[in-house]
Amino acid sequence: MYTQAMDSMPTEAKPTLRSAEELQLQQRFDARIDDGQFIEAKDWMPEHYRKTLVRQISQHAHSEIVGMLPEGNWISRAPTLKRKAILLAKVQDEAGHGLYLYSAAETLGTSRDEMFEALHSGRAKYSSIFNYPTLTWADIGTVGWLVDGAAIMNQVPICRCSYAPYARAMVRICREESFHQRQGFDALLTMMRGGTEAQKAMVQDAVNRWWWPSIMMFGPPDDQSPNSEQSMRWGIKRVSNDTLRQKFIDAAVDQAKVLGVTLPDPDLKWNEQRQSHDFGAIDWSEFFSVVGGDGPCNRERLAARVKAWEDGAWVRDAASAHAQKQAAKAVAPRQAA
Ligand code: BYC
Repeated sequence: MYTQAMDSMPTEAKPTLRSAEELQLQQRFDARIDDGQFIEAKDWMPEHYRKTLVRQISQHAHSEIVGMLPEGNWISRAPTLKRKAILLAKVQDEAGHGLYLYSAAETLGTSRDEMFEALHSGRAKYSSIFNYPTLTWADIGTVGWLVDGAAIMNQVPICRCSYAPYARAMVRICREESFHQRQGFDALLTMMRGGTEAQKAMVQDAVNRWWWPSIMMFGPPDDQSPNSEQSMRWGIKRVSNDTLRQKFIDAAVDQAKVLGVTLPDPDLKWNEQRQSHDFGAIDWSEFFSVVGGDGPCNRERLAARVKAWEDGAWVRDAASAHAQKQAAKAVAPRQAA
């Protein structure tokens, strides 16, 4: 129900015989990609490259704004004024990330209205992780530590994405994500070092629930990832799903030791030969079920976004009426002259 494939975007032109000029443009594009150069919005690009970018960037933008929901849920219940101010700033940052990313996608010729329509109709994807509930305050710290930690691991390589407007947006986003990860880790450390036994148990419970969904965030295994090969060839994706997942797991094991929590995987152990951690089997049926619309909170998240859009209609109407008035005023004196 909530799946989005390529059909959520304008349909690609049917393959036709290509002109000599087009072949030359294609060769020039390929050479620039091979040379590691950036592609700008006004440059010629193959339709499939454009569609792949719109797919990924719009999904990414949707993830940022849907990602505000599980955390926004705790702003009024944060335990202290300091934690509330930090959480407010973080949730506002996510809105900003969504805006940078919608703008980057718009440079490819897809309107924001089209992207919102795809989200609100349930055709668009957004990150699986935001379909899980935030049940306790420890979930908020755990989202910061694990979810933002996974996001940084995935997003730093996108700062070198071949499409320059996306790469530029990602540089700003990654700076903020690192504050997000640290605030989550700090909130958990406070509970683990100075908290009561009940608070420590609450942290462990949150880590138990978020660990597996966090490592699923990187996407399906490389051999089941239909988009990876082409995206890597185009320099949209720089590092594979499995490589990033492994790097994240290796980093998280050490961080878990500092926190004093256990990661809920009995098969997690250091492999001297690989100089990495082995880990247990991931339940991919859960991932595909969540991505397909049947996660614990899919319906709730989508309903909240649709309601926010409908409730905001009067603001959009007022803003466009104001813009029309301003435009009319700007024209009127010229006509009078
Ligand atoms: N959830 O061929 P694959 C954040 C889909 S924001 C849902 O490997 P690709 C944060 C995938 O779209 C986090 N769907 O695809 C925000 C594809 O379906 P379609 C979001 C997923 O694109 C607020 C199919 O599975 N980050 O962290 O090469 C607060 C096959 O996959 C997921 C981004 O969006 C998933 N987890 O690689 C706190 C980063 N994984 O489209 C934190 C940008 C895969 O063919 N995106 N799918 O129907 C990417 O880096 C890549 O798109 C992905 C997937 C690695 C996610």
